[in-house]
Amino acid sequence: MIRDAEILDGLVETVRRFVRERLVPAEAEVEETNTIPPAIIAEMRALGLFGLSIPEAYGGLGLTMEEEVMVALELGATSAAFRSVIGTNNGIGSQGIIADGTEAQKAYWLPRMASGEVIGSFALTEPDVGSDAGSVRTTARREGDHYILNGTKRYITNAPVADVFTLMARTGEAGPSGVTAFLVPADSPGLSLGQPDRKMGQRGTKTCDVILDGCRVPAEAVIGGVEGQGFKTAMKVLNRGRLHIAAVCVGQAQRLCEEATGFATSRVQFGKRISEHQLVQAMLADCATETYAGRCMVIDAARRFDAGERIIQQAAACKLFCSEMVGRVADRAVQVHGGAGYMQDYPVEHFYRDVRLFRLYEGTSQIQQIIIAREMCAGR
Ligand code: COS
Repeated sequence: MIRDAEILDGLVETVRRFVRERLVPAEAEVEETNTIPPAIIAEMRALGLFGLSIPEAYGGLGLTMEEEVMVALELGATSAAFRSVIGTNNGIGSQGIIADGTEAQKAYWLPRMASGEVIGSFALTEPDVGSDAGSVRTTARREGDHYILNGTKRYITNAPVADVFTLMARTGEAGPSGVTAFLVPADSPGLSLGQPDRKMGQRGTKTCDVILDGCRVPAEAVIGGVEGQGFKTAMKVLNRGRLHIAAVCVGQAQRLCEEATGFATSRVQFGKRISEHQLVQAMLADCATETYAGRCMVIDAARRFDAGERIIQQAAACKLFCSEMVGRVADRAVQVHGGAGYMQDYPVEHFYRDVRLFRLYEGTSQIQQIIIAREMCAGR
């Protein structure tokens, strides 16, 4: 749903210009230093990018899913690490509070997240718990008016810079119904961070372990104040997150199409531009066609989400198709570049590595297939 086309167009145009004029020129520096320049983070705050999806009542822009998708398509047109800086505050780091938090939790955390003063992060994955998210092993034991948390969370995006974690821990029996979601401030006693992860791509994105060793949080840290709801909170967060990630994948694919087209129309072989060779044309055409298909399905699913439809299947389908699609597009974009595509002088080299992650996080492609098939067969 787009509430006011003119206002949205203005926002999308501002983000597009910021991406083209500020972020794209900084991509090489981020690759080199593995760090997003603090000045860029400050500009993101000023633009309101940390609060895109946080309701206006709590200081955010309160974008609908369709509006958020339009912005994510633009943000996807540059190194994925830039989007990651604001990704958790808009997505997995704040949506648990928005969906299921108490009024006090919303009032305290959301305005701070919307302004970018506070960075939120989402801690579900563990060393032995990835796809089987209902089997969380981290424990939370009630002690008076506190809980004591023990366990390790793994590959947690933005953990090194986070101020608060939406963290899933076990308070009850085995399986999803024994999982509770907590809001754990990063400075809680007993919480420490592991070494920064050394990743294949997405340089500039910070991830690491979060270690809970007798970590003490007040009972009010339980999201919504109710035990045993944490798995469902996590699933709601991921439904929305998967649409956002799918839109980012389409944005990345659009950029890769531009890079491939730019190269193909300037590189000359056999006496003519390689874009005039039909085998290269085929690669370009497949890239553009798949990107367009991804764009259409993400916008359709976002509209359905805004209309209140059950979109578990559609969100998984968008994540599955768009993350796999951008992998194929990146592969062809490198191929169009020939040997140059393997060199760090051309952006397609790091995009190729960066997009590999999209098929893994927020649920692997195989998990999306399971979710889609389960939705198709439910009730039969
Ligand atoms: N949206 C809303 N509710 C959901 C849901 C979804 N996508 N998926 C499950 N639920 C609900 C179910 O309806 C069920 O509710 P009831 O108890 O009221 O019936 C409850 O949650 C438990 O669901 P289920 O029994 O299906 O749990 P499973 O352990 O079988 O879940 C999957 C399996 C694969 C769906 C789940 O483990 C999953 O999504 N894993 C991937 C996790 C992931 O993406 N990790 C990435 C790291 S986080 S960045």
